[in-house]
Amino acid sequence: MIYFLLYLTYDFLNFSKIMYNVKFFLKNLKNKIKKFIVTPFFIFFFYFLFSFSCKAEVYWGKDGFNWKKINPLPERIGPYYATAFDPQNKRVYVIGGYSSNVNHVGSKSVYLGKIQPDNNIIWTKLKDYPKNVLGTFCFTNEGKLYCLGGDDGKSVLSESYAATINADGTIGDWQSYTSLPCPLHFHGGLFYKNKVLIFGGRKKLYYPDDVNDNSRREIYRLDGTNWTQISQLPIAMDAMAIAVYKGKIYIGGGQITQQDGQSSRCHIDKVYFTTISDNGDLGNWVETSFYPNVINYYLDQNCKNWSSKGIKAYHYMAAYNGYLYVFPAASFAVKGPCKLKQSEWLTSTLRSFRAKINTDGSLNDWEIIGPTDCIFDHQNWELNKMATNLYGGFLDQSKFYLIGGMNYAGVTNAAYYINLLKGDFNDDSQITAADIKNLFSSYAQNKSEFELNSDTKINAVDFGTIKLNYTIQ
Ligand SMILES: [Ca+2]
Ligand SMILES: [Ca+2]
Repeated sequence: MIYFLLYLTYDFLNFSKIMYNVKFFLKNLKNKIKKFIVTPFFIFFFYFLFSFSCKAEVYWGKDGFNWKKINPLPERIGPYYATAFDPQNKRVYVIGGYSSNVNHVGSKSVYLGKIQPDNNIIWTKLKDYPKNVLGTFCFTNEGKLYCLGGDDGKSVLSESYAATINADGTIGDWQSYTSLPCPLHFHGGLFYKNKVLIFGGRKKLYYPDDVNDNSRREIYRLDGTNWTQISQLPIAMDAMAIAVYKGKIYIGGGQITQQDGQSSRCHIDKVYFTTISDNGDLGNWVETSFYPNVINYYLDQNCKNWSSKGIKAYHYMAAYNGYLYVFPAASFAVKGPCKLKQSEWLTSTLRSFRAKINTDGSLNDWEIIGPTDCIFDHQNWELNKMATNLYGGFLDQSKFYLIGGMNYAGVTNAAYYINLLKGDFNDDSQITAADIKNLFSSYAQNKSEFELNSDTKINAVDFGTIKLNYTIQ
């Protein structure tokens, strides 16, 4: 595109020159062209180029993991929304969430996002959900969109609803669907091989200190139109993250609002896994790892020192290509061990981390990935910037999308994705010769965003990293 514009510019000037030679009376026009035509043309030209670079907002991580901005949601949606991703049709539904960070009001809004070949999303507003809703679990199956439980800001719901999905991805009217076995919000949910499973969750709207029957341990499966309790979690919990990989379920983080029959408050940093069979039966839970503390003190003098503990509850987990990934958390972290009236503090981070999944399902050491928080801090927390306080997201092949959320300026409608396939420079979810070509041209220009081994230089090691990690197709 740039070369085309340069060519046009060259052509334009050439044409002007010819006109100058042929028509004598235009002798003095050269200066006029410079002043009144050429200069404004160049101003327009550079403005045009600049506007292109503005659209491509990217937060580069020097390790090769980058967040890229896409079309924002038409409305600001805060944490505690639900996403339902339909990979066959490349559609995502975003349901509910905070519509304001002032009064913590739930939203009825439902959006359809159509994922485009260039990884952008086109958003359409759909029919409102029957209630304001936060902390629900939604999924799509065979032409229907389902949402189970949640809360409406006043009470916790067992009510569930389903809507038929039309050929164009829009939905029909919401109809009542099988209620949950009890009111639940911030429960874990899983739709796996046509089975629906619900994990834990919280029964009460908040977690007052005199409540001792709040976080849940039960795991239910929907068999026909009945919920069957099939197993239980290692401990009662809510606001945890769930991911599935190669026949194993991972549960990470979460919150405890009761322990040993007593009211308490703490966040969990453990990761457990178990097997899941094709008919939705679970094995025994194995404790495998615990989340690292994510504390960022970035000491570059251009960047504020900024600490963040982050990622314990209200976060998102996804498994891809042999790794378990953990993405930013929402809301508050609880400091210290589980106890009554444990204090909370606001936490907010963009740090993400991953651990390699061993063949027996256990996890290797955690590695922090992506750009540092301070890069975002430099944005002065504008509302149209990426949130550091999120709840959900979804994984489309190697691309993980984060939608809306909150940063310190408030609730945002900004949306971003990160490509987990490091070295896939054109984001087509494949490492091919096209990526080597990109790396080679980056090598010639020494663009540090394409370096793969965190040494801040594009060098032979990066070519070696691609060769070592991936088979070139
Ligand atoms: Ca590629
Ligand atoms: Ca390098």
